[in-house]
Amino acid sequence: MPQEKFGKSNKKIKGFVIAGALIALAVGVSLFMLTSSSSVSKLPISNSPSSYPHDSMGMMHIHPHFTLIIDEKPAVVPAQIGIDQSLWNMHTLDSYGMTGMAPLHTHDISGSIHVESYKDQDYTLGQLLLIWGLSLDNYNVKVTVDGNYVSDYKDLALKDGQQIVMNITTK
Ligand SMILES: [Cu+2]
Repeated sequence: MPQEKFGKSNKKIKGFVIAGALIALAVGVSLFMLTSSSSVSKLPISNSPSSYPHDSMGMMHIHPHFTLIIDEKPAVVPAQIGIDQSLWNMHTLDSYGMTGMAPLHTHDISGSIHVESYKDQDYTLGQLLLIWGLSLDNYNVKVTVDGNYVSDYKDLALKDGQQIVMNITTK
């Protein structure tokens, strides 16, 4: 019967279509797994024991908070450190930051320090001061982090959420 033949071949076609779809799905899944595993290997490799939070662009991105006290009076941490040319005095770290800013910078006078780096690595308070162009060698400087006194403030590694208070005595 011609109709039966037609029906059978239709079933066969359906079978081929389903098999084809399954193969396409399998290829798609394995391609997805390949691409996602290769993008994992492209992530920056940390050479620091600590792991840092990353932003949506995959950059190390943390915000320590910096409070400056000069002769016992609160002083402003300027905006645009590491962005404005007059507040961007050291350029050895520039390749780790986004175009137009050092990896250590400020946007406003809130005291929030932005550490935004293509490479996961420790940055120090000393590096921030060098970028800023603030030389404190002739002053008496006391630094606390989360209330604890720090003996060598220049080597202090910056961490997310850290409360850094710097007391400078100019007299
Ligand atoms: Cu930031």
